[in-house]
Parts: sequence; structure tokens; C-alpha cells
Amino acid sequence: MENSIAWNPAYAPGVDTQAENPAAGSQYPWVERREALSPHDFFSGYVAKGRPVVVPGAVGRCPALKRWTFDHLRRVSGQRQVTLKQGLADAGVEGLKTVGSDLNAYLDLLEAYESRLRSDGAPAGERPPYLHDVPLLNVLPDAADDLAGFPADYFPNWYRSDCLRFAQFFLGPAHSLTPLHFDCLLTHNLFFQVAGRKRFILLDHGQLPCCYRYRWRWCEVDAENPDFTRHPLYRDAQVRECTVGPGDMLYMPPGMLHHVRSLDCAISFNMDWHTRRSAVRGVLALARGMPAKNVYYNAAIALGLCAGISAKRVLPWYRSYLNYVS
Ligand SMILES: O=C(O)CCC(=O)C(=O)O
Ligand SMILES: [Fe+2]
Repeated sequence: MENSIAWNPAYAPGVDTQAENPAAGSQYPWVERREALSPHDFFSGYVAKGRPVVVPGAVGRCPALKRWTFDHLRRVSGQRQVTLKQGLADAGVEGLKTVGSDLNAYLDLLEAYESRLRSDGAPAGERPPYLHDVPLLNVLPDAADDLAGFPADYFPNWYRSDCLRFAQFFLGPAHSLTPLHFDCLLTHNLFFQVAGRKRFILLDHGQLPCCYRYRWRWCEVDAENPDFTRHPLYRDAQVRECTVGPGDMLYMPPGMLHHVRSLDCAISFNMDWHTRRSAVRGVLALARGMPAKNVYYNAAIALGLCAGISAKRVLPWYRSYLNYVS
């Protein structure tokens, strides 16, 4: 079947997902959106100031936007084994576990779920697991061709020549959820949406005391349906949101809390990266309870950035982070 999952044409590249955001039911102030933001202004206006920003259409011209159909995924990688996550739930991640599948079988599950959803109009049966945060090049080894024109200038120099080796892939059904958390190494995060839409609910790291943290990086609060009786401090939390659609890029500064809901069947990828400053802070976070393993990864990157050891040479020490479930 050619293209049996049709990515929602209402959200093709260039459509303003924020102006017209019916499914999201916006509740909070929007994250700033900057069309055609230059890398220079990105670093001075957002990275240096720890402010999130959406750059609509930042990867809107990459071939991946049209190319990454289910058919294509089956053709190039259908036989590959992938690790899926189950238990990313509204109630938290205590039941989180991983399961293996080949990609074809997973795409079958997604297609069946999405077609039930289209015919019944409501979540139908158990939601399939989430292909969540796995190395992009393990799923799509030729992703560099698909991402021709990728704006590597939004990354620090150290990462540029090898940036896709740091990229992590996400594919999941409509309604998939990553509950409220921050990224576990306290990295900067550039997030790229390829197909479908996702809604992000965001809080600065300073809001952590309102969010009832557990297991270092996760938060008990359900950011879509907060229960102020269980979590009274969250009443005062300062919350923002944005919706990203195909081609959009979202920047999140280190430690930013995020709760991410897929509004459609969606494909994304992201890259966690450090500046010297965030890498050194990531090492010092040992004193704030960061797990030793995370500190080790931060030390590897800090060494690369501060001692001028190339990303290629540091990658063997860092690579296991890319398959790390925490
Ligand atoms: O897309 C998602 O479901 C989660 C994304 C996320 O947590 C991240 O980019 O760090
Ligand atoms: Fe995250």
C-alpha cells in the first residue's frame, strides 16, 4: 500500500501550527517563534540567555519531510531490529520497559492503530509502544542524504561535522506521551519535527521545586491535568507551551522541563549538545544528585570541548549514552 499512513496534509511544512492549533487547546503563554532566525542571533538571543525558541520551517526543505513515509521506512529499514518503549504514561514512568521488534512489525501496529483511530475518532484499544529516543543512524543509516541542507550552524563548531551521529529518532502513534522531565545530562536540546505535530508544555529548570521530582529527571505532576491537591506547589508554576509541526525546530535550554504529547502519528529527531559551560555544569551537577554515569558522559564531552579532542574521538566513550534508558 503506497503511503498507507498519510501524514495530516493540514500540517505540511509552512502551515502555522500555532495560529491554528485546534487539537491542542492552548492554555499557556506561547514560546517565542522566530522565522529565519540566524545562527548568530540564535546563540546570542536564546542559547546565551537560556530562552526557548521555535524556528518554524528550519528543516522544511530537507528531503526527509517528503521521503520519510511508512513505505520508505519499510523499504530501507523494515528488517531492522528496533527497541520500543512501553509505559511512558500519564501517571508517570514507574512501569517503563523496553521491548524489541523489527521495524516492519512495528509499522503494522501503528497502521492498524491509526486506521482504528480514523474510523472510531477516539483512542482505540491499547496504544502501541513508542519508538523513542534511539540513535537516528541505527534506524536510518542514510539519514544524512535525507537531511541535505540540514542547518548544522545551529550547533557549536565541535559538533558540526558529525552532528547526525548525536541525533536521536522518535516515531510513535497519535497520543504518544513523554511525561514531564528534563534531559538527564543537562544538555541543550535542538528538537526537529519531521511529520505530524507535537505539543510541548515547558517550564524553566528553576520551576523544578514545583514539579515533584523523582528518579533524578522525572516529575510526578501531570502537566496536562495537574492535580493541585496532590501537587499544591504546582499551582504557582510558570508554564509555557508550543506546538511544532513538520519542518519546525524547537530549542530547549539545559534543564528545561518538558511534557510532550503527540497530536498525530509523528516522526521527530533531536540532538542533545553541550557548550563548554553546560558541560562543566553537567560535571558539577554530581553535587546536586546527578547519577555518576551521567557525570561520566558529561566529563567525556567537557574533555572534548575544553581540551580540543574531536567529536569523532570522544564518541566511543559517549556512544552508550545514545542507548541509555534512564
Ligand atoms: O518527542 C518526545 O516525545 C520527547 C522529546 C524529548 O523529551 C526530548 O527531545 O528531549
Ligand atoms: Fe526530553
